[in-house]
Formats: sequence, C-alpha cells, structure tokens
Amino acid sequence: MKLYHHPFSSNARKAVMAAKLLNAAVEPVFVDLLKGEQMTPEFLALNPNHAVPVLVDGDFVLTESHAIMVYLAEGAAPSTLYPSDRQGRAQVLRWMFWVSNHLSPAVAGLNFENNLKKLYGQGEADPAQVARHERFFHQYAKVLDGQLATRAYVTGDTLTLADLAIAAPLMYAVAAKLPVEGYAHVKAWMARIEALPAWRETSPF
Ligand SMILES: N[C@@H](CCC(=O)N[C@@H](CS)C(=O)NCC(=O)O)C(=O)O
Repeated sequence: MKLYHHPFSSNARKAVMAAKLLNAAVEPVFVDLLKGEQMTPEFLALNPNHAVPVLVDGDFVLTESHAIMVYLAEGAAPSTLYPSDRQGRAQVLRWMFWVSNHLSPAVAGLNFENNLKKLYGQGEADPAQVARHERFFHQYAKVLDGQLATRAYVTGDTLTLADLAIAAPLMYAVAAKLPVEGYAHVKAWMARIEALPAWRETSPF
C-alpha cells in the first residue's frame, strides 16, 4: 500500500501514526505540498480535493484520514487501537467524528489566522476571527478535558485511533497560539501521546 503524505500535514500524520502502530505495510510517498504537487493531474486523479493523506491499496484509492485509519485497522491484526466490540468501536468513531466536526475547525481557524496567514504573506490575524475560533476552541477543549478527567485516553484506559485523531491537530498548539492553558487533563494526556515513539518519529519539528 502507498500512503501519500507530507510531514507538516496533521491529517496525514494521523494515518502515518496509525500505520506505524498497526504495523501496516505502507510505503510512504512524499507529496510536496509547498511546491503544489497536490495540484498535479496525477495527484488530482487520486484526490480531487488536492489533499493528503491518500492511501492506495492496489486499485483501491482511499482519501480522508479517518477512513484511512479505520481501513488500516480493519486490515491489520486485532488491536486495541480499534476495538472489536460494537460499542467500543462506536465510541472510537464518535470521537473521530467529534474532532472533525468540532475541535478541528477551531484549531484550523486559529492556525490560519495566527500562523499560516503570515507564512503565506496574507497579512495579520483578524482579531474578530481569532476571538470567534477561540470561543469554539474553549467550548470543545472543555468537553475534551472533562472526558479526560477520569480516563487516561479518550475512550478509556487504552490508546485508540480516536486519541491519534484528536492529538494530531494539536501539534500546532504553539504556532497556532491555541489557548490550551487551563486544560490540565488535556495537557497530561498530550504528554502521554507525545511520549509515543509513533508521535516522536512523525514529528516534523
Ligand atoms: N478531511 C481531510 C483533510 C485533508 C487535508 O486538509 N489535508 C491538507 C493537509 S493537513 C492538505 O493536503 N492540504 C493541501 C491543499 O488543500 O492544497 C482528511 O482528514 O484527510
């Protein structure tokens, strides 16, 4: 299987980490997003959204980081990363949908305003947008902190795909000026994730 990625992509990092932890036989393919390689006709044929990650397994092409993580888990030996019982799986999926719909848009908004705008020469952060995204960030960081108050990982005592999916966008906490202070349980959980070899080996910093 080929896994198209870029080290700065938090979404690709989720899939790369999952592949490592699941011992999935994937061959990483570097897509130079900074040079616009995601816009080539060859890449657009794989993903018309011009985004990584993309997984190619024979003639099967799969986009969307969370779908890729689940596909890898279902093709690997049974793993606590993706439990086999129906309710355990549902909880993992619940938090993967949750981060896509709630926390990630706030993180992406702050990353754009506080980090990418400057990098792309698109001017200064817009204070109204920053305030709006910070409001959403706090709303959902509070939910995550509450969830982690009584468990080591998002769905219980063991690391799952949900932890990887939620932690990856937080790799930009400093650059995006995410207002993470005050979320002690999130901080302690993040330290556990950052200690994982799969996290350290995929860090672009
Ligand atoms: N929903 C997609 C989002 C993928 C995505 O936005 N990838 C970004 C990097 S994190 C990308 O490749 N951007 C390049 C572009 O949009 O041109 C997923 O979860 O895989």
